[in-house]
Amino acid sequence: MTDNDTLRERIAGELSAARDRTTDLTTAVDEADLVRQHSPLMSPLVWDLAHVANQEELWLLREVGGLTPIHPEIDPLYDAFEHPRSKRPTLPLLAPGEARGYGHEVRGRVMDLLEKTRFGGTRLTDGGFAFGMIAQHEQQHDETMLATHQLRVGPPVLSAPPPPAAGDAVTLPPEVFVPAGPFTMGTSTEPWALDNERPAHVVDVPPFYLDTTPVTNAAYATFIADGGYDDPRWWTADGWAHRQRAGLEAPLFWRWEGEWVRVSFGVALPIIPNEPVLHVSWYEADAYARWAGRRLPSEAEWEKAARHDPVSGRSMRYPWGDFDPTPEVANLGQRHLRPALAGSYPLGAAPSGARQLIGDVWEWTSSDFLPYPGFTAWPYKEYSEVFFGPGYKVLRGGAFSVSPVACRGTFRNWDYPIRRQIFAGFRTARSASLETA
Ligand code: AVJ
Ligand code: FE
Repeated sequence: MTDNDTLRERIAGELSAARDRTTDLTTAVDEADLVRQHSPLMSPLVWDLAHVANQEELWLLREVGGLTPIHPEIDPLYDAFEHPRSKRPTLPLLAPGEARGYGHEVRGRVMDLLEKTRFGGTRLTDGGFAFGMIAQHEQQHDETMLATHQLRVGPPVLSAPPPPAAGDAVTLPPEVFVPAGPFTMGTSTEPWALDNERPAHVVDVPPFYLDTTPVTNAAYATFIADGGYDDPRWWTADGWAHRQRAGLEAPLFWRWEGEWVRVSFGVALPIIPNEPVLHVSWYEADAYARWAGRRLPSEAEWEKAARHDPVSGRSMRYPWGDFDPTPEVANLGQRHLRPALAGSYPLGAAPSGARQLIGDVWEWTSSDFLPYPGFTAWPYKEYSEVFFGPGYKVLRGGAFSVSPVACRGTFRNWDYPIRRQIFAGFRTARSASLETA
């Protein structure tokens, strides 16, 4: 097989994995549920369904293939910048059957195009980038649809086996040390890395300590029991104002029934003490860290702990090395519907000793979403550039809800500091040098 054939097979596999997941998420509920808005924070599922097909048509059929538009009149309906999520249910959207038919038609033509494509003739086809971007895009919307499922009220419709029960956080040192020194952040070589992950650049990081695992439900419950939500000392001014206005008292989906109960995809059960906490906003994560006498890690600290190999001095693709994620090293890809216990996945540990940096829960960092030095928007400004600035905080590492194709040691996610419906948790850090303490 030629390299081109290998790449073609990889692309075909990733596109069909994404479509299988989309199909599962959109056939688990009936048609009324597909068009309903489960939360003003989210689109109706049927919007995501047609939006992924529309983006696939735009980037693969029109841009790569040079084909004429199939349904140009629907483009504005599925342009995420034309209509906010809260307004999408009022649009004349394609009905579920039409949306499925459109997706099927686009995908059929994409498979024909893939057969004919010679990779590397243009920047969009170099390394199969545009195809990889579209597989990632569909998987990102699958994660968004999974968040819609979590917000949906009604009997459970999704199920999955629990993650392997190997959490040994209690026997691990609570924090790991990352010595001072430069490391390479971001990438200029990963073929499917998105524009905001580029280019690779050297960052000098002062020494710091990082939690070995994400913060657990038990630890977070102690913060609540200690009055953490009632003490403005732990919160930033914006965070405290938001906590007051929104009436925050616990993570989203938690409720007090003499003990803390968490509703997970329609199933209410007591919280699992040693499971990483989920569905907290940046403000809550930041307040917890201050209460604990610590702080959130910066994005550079997170990435150094996850990728820097002190032996070779090189940055690896993942904490465990350069090979793609497997079920033995990380909880990714919606194989499970919850994070694994803190201390799981010893085979996925970073050289620093930190565990579960990839998978389980997205991890809030202290950093604003900003371009790296030398950034250029590619292939469109609306993927990253329009979001740069102090309004968004960066999350790293992916969660159980994230497909491996949309997760790397360099991958950057971002959201508003108030957001909690995403699959976000966090871990804390502290400086080791007095100058930066
Ligand atoms: C990277 C998750 C913030 O969902 O808004 C989907 C990904 N971009 N369609 C988002 C994305 C365009 C994006 N996040
Ligand atoms: Fe999108």
